Amino acid sequence: MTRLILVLGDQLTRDVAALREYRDGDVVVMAEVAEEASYVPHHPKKIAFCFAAMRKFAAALKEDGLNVAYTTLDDPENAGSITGELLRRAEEFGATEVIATEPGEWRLIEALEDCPLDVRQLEDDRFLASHAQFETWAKGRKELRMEWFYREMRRQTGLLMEGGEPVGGKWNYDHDNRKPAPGEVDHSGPMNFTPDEITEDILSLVERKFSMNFGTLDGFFFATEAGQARRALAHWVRYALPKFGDYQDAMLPDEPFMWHSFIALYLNAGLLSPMEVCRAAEDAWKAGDAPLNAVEGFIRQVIGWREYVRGIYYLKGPDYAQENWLDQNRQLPEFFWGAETRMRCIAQTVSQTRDHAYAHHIQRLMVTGNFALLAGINPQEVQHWYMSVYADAYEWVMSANVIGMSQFADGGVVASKPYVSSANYVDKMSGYCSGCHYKPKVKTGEGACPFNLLYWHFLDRHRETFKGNPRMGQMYATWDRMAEDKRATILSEAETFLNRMAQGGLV
Ligand code: FAD
Ligand code: DLZ
Repeated sequence: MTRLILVLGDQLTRDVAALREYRDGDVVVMAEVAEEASYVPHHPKKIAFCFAAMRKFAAALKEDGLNVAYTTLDDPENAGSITGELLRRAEEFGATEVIATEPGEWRLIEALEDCPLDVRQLEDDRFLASHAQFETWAKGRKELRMEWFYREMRRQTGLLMEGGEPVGGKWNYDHDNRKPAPGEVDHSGPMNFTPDEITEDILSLVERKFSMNFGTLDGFFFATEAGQARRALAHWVRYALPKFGDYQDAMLPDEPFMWHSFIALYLNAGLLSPMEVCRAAEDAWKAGDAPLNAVEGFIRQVIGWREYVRGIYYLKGPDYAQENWLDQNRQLPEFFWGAETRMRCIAQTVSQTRDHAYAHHIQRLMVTGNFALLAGINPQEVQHWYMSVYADAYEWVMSANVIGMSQFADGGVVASKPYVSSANYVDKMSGYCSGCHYKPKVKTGEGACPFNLLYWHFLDRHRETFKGNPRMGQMYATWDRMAEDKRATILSEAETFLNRMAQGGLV
């Protein structure tokens, strides 16, 4: 009996669980469908990347002799959704059984569960920690802190380990990885790939169908197959990894990539695997080409944070993304979608997001995320924005980062205190403030940076919630030491700012 093997747009590797089950007579089903391409208004570069990589992967499977049924977006027979396409192909091939690899989003897992065919969802074992392993780790713990999970992953993988101990004697070199931005970036950024014929076709398709989405297709340079992604990885290891650690948290105007790897989109789509990227970094350290703080910092992001946020997503279930523990309900301002703002840090982050479908971690966390949290934006609106604008966005990796780490909307599952800061942090870590309309050192009145006003407004309005948090005692002590009239001025100016922002005024 013919079986259908479903391969989704972020499962593009021969080593994905469902494809390992392939045997003669099976049909691999791949489909570009409107539902996946529009359940959020994805950045056009994300859609182009996904479709181009899907078409090339399907072609490679066919070349290897697999039977592939591929549906393009503009195929008149296209059923418009993954389950619709499965039903159509089932009828075409007389199949009733489907083997799938568990999707990275609950909505699609549930759609497959509801599909009237016999669908078997295999666990996605492209990750180092299985669901069962993460559940066992989490069970009975009062706090699910990433650091403890990370150490288990180090032991499990043997990465940067010697005789059961971390090399260099320390697990974590984060303290060495907070250098402020240097004058300039001394390498040329991620490796660029000129679009070939397949990619050009996709770019035209995406231009026709998705040009109303936020983001530009101009200058598309992404890798769209595994071989290219490996070259991009090697390029980064050689030219940027050595300084990745030092400047991991730094930001400079007009430098969208700094020393970051730009590989999350390739990892998440299956073009690279977590172990191969970590081995590449570890090899550079062994060869003396990259320092330990850089390599440990990178490996921690991949086997620590990446695995941990996925573990939280599946552990907490479909409702996690709906949490709003701080009951924040303001609307996301239009300047997140490119309207003018005088806050240079936000304008820079949003404009590079529009251009490249990319911002690095500290921009996501301490610029846009920090602002949204301070300003009281609804966390689901915030998550919708992040899901819409980044090429590496999928709910499995987004939720614990946005709902948990960035917006504290899960009440402290991921973070022990909210990631909030006044203008001081952005000023110290970036070059944004020097050319800004607002002044980071000005706390109230003309030119006062909104981050300064909103920081105290946030702490004040959530005092009841955070007063028992020992990690926030110092912040409240500083607030309480301020003269009463100064506090009143800050709160009133913050209110004026929030009202102006809500009315769409230039802020
Ligand atoms: P680098 O800085 O070079 O880091 C190396 C790799 O480590 C990344 O490619 C990524 O695979 C992994 N990594 C680093 N930090 C994290 C993290 N916190 N969670 C998961 N993986 C991590 N990452 C996504 O892949 N998709 C998302 O949708 C996403 N949304 C985010 C939203 C917010 C609010 C925040 C704060 C972070 C988010 N991240 C997300 C994590 C991180 O910002 C990106 O992985 C990173 O910026 C991608 O750029 P890079 O490949 O240059 O990463
Ligand atoms: C991101 C994406 C897009 C834009 N389009 C498709 C598509 O047409 N077909 C497909 O199989 N996958 C697509 N994807 C990736 C899926 O959205 C992804 O598999 C789910 O969100 C689960 O992670």
